[in-house]
Amino acid sequence: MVLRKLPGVSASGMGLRLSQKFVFLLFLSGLVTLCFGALFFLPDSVRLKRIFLSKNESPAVTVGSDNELSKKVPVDQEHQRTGLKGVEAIVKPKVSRKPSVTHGARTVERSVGSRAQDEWSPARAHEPPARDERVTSAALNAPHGTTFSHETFKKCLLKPALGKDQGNPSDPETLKRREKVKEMMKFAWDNYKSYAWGKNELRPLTKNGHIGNMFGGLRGASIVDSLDTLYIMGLMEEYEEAKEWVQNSLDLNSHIPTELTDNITGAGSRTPTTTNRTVTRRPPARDPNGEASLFEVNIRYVGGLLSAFYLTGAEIFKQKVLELGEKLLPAFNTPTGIPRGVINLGSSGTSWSWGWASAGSSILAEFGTLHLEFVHLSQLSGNPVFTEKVMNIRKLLNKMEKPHGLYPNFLSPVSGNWVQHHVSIGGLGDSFYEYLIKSFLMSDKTDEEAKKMYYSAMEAIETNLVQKSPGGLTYVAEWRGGILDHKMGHLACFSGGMIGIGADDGPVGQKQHYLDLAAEITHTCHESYSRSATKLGPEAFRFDGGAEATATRLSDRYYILRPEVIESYMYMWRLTHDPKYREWGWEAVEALEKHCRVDAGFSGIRDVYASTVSHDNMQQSFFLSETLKYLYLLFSDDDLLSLEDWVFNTEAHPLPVVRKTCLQEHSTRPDDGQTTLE
Ligand code: DMJ
Repeated sequence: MVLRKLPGVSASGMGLRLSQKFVFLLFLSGLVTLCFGALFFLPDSVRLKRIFLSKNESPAVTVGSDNELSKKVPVDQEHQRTGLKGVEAIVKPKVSRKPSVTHGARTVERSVGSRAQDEWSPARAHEPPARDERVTSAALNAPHGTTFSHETFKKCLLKPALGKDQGNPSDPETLKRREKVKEMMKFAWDNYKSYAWGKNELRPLTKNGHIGNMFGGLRGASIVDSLDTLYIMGLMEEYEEAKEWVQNSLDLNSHIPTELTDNITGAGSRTPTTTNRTVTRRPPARDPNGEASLFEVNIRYVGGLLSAFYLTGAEIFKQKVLELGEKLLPAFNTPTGIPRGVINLGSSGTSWSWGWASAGSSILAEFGTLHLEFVHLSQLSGNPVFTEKVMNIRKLLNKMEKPHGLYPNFLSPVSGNWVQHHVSIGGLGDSFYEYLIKSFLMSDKTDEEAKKMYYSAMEAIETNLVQKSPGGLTYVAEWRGGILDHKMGHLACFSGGMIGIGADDGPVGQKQHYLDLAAEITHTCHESYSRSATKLGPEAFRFDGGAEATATRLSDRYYILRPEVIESYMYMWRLTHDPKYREWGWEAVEALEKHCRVDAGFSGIRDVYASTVSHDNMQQSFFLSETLKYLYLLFSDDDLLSLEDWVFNTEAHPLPVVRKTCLQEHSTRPDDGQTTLE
């Protein structure tokens, strides 16, 4: 060794002993390593990396999914995909993101945990990286399979979409009621236009707009949610304004300025009912495209644009929806293909689980409420990738073990296991069941797997959850690891309609049974309205401690213009023509007019049991998309959006039944001389 003690040489040239020299050298080399390493953590480290790395040796970057974390993407390739310039554009921000989610009228800022990266561990490094299945713009314009023709599609409808006479009811009293609902829509729209144009929702008391953070950088939720309602109501001037906004201002690559995201709320509908969460302010640095709820963007924007396209044939809606659909695809890049709840709509495509969802899990009602829209995205683009994504979810759920045949609400997108045994047909679970039966109906009754899963789930629900109260009211309780919680949420009231539309195709001899069950649940939900001072229903009502369809907790007493009870009235009217459903719908109109209409729009209320109401200052976009649409349909003839041709997504956007054979026949004979039915 160089420092070996040589004869005639002192212990050290500098008067140091060997051991001291060793410690000194160790310290020196540590210092050099530290300094060198630190250079890479400086903000401008990218430039240094450029100096130290040769041109051909592009730095590996990670792209937004845990599968893809193991994938090294050369910079140039990434540039091509993102359209961004420079390496900086693809370096992921190291900030913890904490979007806020509103449960009803209350804002809860929740920490978004379980980032994809956090869940990655060397133990999973053997998993194959996900194929990058983003649909390129070229692919969207050059569909693999079919070319969708709106003309052909219209020929496949059994009835004109808007009915013989726009669904005009012959009875003058019903017509008057329908006109009233149309006036409500115009009032809600005009005020949104005056005070909140381009924002997501209207704040009718303060007369301004609300942005929220459920939709990332997307804006105009009320506009996109209203397109089809305006169109079917014949509010054509308003529809044209809305269409023009979509054409010129619906920006799918928009930027959220940081200042706009402070103190903003969202109108989430799937969130748990507890509110005592840590409020965390956003970090100052933000990814420009923000985080969006995959579920909410899908049901409102994708659903709204799809319906608008199918109803009107206007290409702009198709173009926008396919572009948006592409942006949602990275959410599926998880080890199981089960998407996470929060997605970055920007270039990274990173996704996260909701911070409040246990152990980084995904929510049944969120990943289970994509099927209808994604099948139509494939239908329009000719690209099967969208259908493949949702079929994968379906297959996984189908083969899993289910406790008592029930589907728990939380599932890990990493392990594919249930995380908690909480089962509910209300919030967190609801529209998963709805999409099973509607997938079957939308497939022209060919999707046998969806059918089987729906009726087995119904059987398990009836065996384990359906209860009769001492006062004779039928309700669907919630289930927590085998223990019943005798509560029904307002959200669960959609199930009257769902069970009704599923009555025809169940096991032999069960039709009347399902119709009765649907009617009983709808009756119970009506009771929750009629037992309140305002004749509007609370967010949740209970059947314990002497309660019968009433809220026992202060925190459950609010009403945020939700549609589910009216939705069930509409379906039950169509299925039975029992006049009571129209009467109940009219009671709701009167209550909305009396308690929710304010000078500048409609507002939710904080306590349905208080005779003097306090407003929550929010006109939810689903009020225009669902509540008013279902009321309008309730007072229309059945041929306006006939149930033979259309299924409604969970935000009440009508999507057509896919009649494959008809579409194929027509596409081989484009000029077959058939008359257009619309
Ligand atoms: C809507 O966004 C949809 O109906 C969703 O399925 C549940 N919640 C709201 C309305 O309450």
